[in-house]
Amino acid sequence: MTDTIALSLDEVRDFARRVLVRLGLSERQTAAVIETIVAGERDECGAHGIYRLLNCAQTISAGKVAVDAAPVLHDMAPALARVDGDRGYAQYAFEIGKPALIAKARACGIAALGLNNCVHFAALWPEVEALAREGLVAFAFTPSHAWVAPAGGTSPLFGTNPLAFGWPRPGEHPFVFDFATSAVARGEIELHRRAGKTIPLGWALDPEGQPTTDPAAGLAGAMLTFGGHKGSALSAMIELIAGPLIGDMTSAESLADDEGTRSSPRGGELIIAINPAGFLGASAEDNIARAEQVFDAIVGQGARLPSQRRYDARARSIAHGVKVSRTLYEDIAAYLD
Ligand code: NDP
Ligand code: PYC
Repeated sequence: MTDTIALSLDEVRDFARRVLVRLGLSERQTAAVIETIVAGERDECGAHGIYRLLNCAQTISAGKVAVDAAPVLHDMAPALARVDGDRGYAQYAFEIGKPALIAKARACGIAALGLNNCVHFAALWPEVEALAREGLVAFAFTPSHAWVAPAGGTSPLFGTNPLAFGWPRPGEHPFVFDFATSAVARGEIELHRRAGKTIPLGWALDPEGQPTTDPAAGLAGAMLTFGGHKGSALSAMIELIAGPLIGDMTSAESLADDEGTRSSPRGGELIIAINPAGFLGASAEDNIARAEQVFDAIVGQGARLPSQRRYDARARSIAHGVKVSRTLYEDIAAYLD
């Protein structure tokens, strides 16, 4: 018996749907959530694929996500909207707010959508990629739980606070990057712990504030930012613009709200969309075409574009399906018993 199981993407979708519905999540919310889980497996982003069903089970059983959430869209101003996620998953709130964000960005040239009162377990690239496929330039930011020490400190204060960017490309997949402002996403350290692997120095400090290669010690201590003070400043910015600026929680407040249940973070997300035609009018197409020179120059010297790995993985997964860890699959399947 191999230590992996081969699944088609439809089988991943069906598995995720059955687990979430069995856990009590509404059909409507499940439909939004499973697409990001399928996208995570499809694009070989293991920390945000079916692995996240374990977080969902933990969060739902702790009562920290509203299984029957009914998000409400609020039209704030010509270029501003917010969605009260009703303590449901952020993917569902984004689905409710996305059409308004796109329409406002097209009408005003730039628009922002605040998602409030949402539970977050996912990667942000599905959101910015979807907006870039609509011809918009997109940014997304969210805090998480206070797991990360500021540069120069040793105590958790920031979340793993990802930022994502999407840029539309004529005839190509959008240019997208999406990364945590911590050295790695927390899910990556959790996967190392599950696999019994050490972590590289530079990812985390142990509870005594010392550098560690032990994933359990790193999870119990403090994660580190990427790029020292630079990642630390970006992380602080995300605390501010996707927390107090939109009337939502900081990562420290989210962790306090968690009450030790080890549920997924709860709070806000800020999404900004820019319509190139807003600045450029009739010359938008020419300028977007000219931007291709930047991408050509990157790959021309043998470097790769962010998301190129994901798009390559996507093509493979669509053609051949995916392989998931057997023990992970069995741990999740136990929720179906
Ligand atoms: P990684 O460090 O693995 O990579 C992030 C980005 O960098 C991707 O766009 C990736 O593209 C790109 N990249 C990686 N290597 C290269 C390279 N050699 N050349 C060019 N580009 C490269 O991500 P993280 O561990 O920081 O984060 C993983 C995910 O976790 C993110 O999607 C993030 O949204 C999510 N997350 C979510 C949180 C939440 O609160 N919701 C909190 C923290 C993280 P590619 O994919 O093609 O490799
Ligand atoms: O992996 O750091 C993480 C994370 C937090 C919330 C979603 N992913």
